[in-house]
Amino acid sequence: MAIDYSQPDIEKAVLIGLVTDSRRKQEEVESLAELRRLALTAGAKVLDQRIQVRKTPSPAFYIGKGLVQEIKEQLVDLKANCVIFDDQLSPAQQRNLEKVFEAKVVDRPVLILDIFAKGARTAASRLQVELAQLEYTLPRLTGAWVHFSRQYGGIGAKGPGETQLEIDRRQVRTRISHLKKKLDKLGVQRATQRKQRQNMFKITLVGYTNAGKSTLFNLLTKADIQTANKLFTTLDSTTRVMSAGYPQKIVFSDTVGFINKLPHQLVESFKSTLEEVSQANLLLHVVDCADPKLDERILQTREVLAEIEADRVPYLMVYNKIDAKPDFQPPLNDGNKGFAISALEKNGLPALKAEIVARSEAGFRPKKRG
Ligand SMILES: Nc1nc2c(ncn2[C@@H]2O[C@H](COP(=O)(O)OP(=O)(O)OP(=O)(O)O)[C@@H](O)[C@H]2O)c(=O)[nH]1
Ligand SMILES: [Mg+2]
Repeated sequence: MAIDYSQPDIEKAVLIGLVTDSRRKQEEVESLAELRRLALTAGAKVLDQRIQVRKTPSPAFYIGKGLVQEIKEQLVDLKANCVIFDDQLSPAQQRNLEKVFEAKVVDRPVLILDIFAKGARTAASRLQVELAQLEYTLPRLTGAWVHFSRQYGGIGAKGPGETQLEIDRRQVRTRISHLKKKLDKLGVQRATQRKQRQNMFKITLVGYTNAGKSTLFNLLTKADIQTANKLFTTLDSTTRVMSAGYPQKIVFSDTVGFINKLPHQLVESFKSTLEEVSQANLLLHVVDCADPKLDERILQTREVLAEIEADRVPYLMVYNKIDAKPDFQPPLNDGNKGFAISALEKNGLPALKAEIVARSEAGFRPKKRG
């Protein structure tokens, strides 16, 4: 039976996570909670979630065959049309599961890509997301594959059959090289803009999604960037040059938030946007100090920074949302003390601003010779 995509608008989903030798139960419970938020952000309705304990993922189905059958029946009972996995599936797993479930099978990277696709507003971020999606899905094109957000209706919506599949693949490849060319052009423009700012002190806000980067950015620059209590509110970098209140010209940039298992293709294709990060003179690494997974979030952000070659840029740790955890004491990081602030209640900002000013002045001091 063919998959019924006639009512694609609301995905009614079952979430699935795996506890393996390398992943503890508690970790997976928390990761599934995040997956649930991601699914809601993408517009899906979550009907149930399942966790399986297995030594390692099964090569054919990721989960065990018994659970595959159980879920197949459950999908019918619940009238669910979508199964979302908390990890990356191989093309074969994805194909096999879709065949058995006769429902849409989505993994964590696809879900994240989908949220990005829905939220992308500027030309650059649209191109970057589309490129990442195509790169991710090319090896996964099955002929029955339909994109979650249905933005690219043509691809995969056609019937199966090797020939059609080949045509689809070729079209995708052509589109990929077209997108790359367009992005290269935009990259040149960005480089020119950056050159104009080369004598300014560049500060970029980075951190896990929902940490409060945009809220702090607005405070530091009096801008009016959208903030919201959801994941990935910001997808584009925004830049503001500030001189009022600062002795030097400082350029602040707000960036897209990071998350655990950020799809590699996404990081790759967002590299030019993320150059705001690697080219900065100073990073403000913003964290939600009330997040129970604080230490892990910090490491995950540092990992993405390494991936975009920004791990050697000097940084300040900004422990935000101190209002939600008033007794929090910021620890030392790399010998630097962190700043405890509340961007929401505007607490703790003078010390942070003073440090920013000191850093920018030091950054402009002519280097001593000899
Ligand atoms: N309690 C509390 N909430 C805060 C604080 N700062 C920001 N928030 C809230 O946290 C949520 C996320 O804030 P954003 O500024 O959108 O976070 P972000 O890091 O830019 O998130 P993305 O762009 O989605 O990655 C919003 O609901 C903010 O109102 C704070 O100091 N305390
Ligand atoms: Mg934001």
